[in-house]
Amino acid sequence: MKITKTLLAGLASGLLLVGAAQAGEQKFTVVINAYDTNIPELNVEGVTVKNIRAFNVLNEPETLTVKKGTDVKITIENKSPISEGFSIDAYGIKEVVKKGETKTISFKADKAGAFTIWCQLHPKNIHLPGSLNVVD
Ligand SMILES: [Cu+2]
Repeated sequence: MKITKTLLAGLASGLLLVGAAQAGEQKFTVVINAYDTNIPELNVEGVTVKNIRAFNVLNEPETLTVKKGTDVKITIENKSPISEGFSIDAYGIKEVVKKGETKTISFKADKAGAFTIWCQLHPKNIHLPGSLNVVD
């Protein structure tokens, strides 16, 4: 009798857990890409600038928005020719994704706010930061 009750209670809580996880889960895929741009000549308001080179790394998409309490799963694909970082300080996330590699991270978005997603390996004017927005 006691065993049956424990089993039933276990089953019930198991079902509740599964239900909760499905309801509050959100998945994202973030692709990290490098862009090497060469502009041979550019005229801005009468001033000619030559041989402009811009090298930028972008997280696409750069902004991720979730509701507070969501179980977040982010798959990070690094298509840049070098290793890239993926950090969200408030959530203790600090990953290095090697060139050509894909990594998946999971966490519960239990703090509301706008948090910077940034690369700890490169300056922010080269690898442009993004944002994790956790809304109440
Ligand atoms: Cu980077």
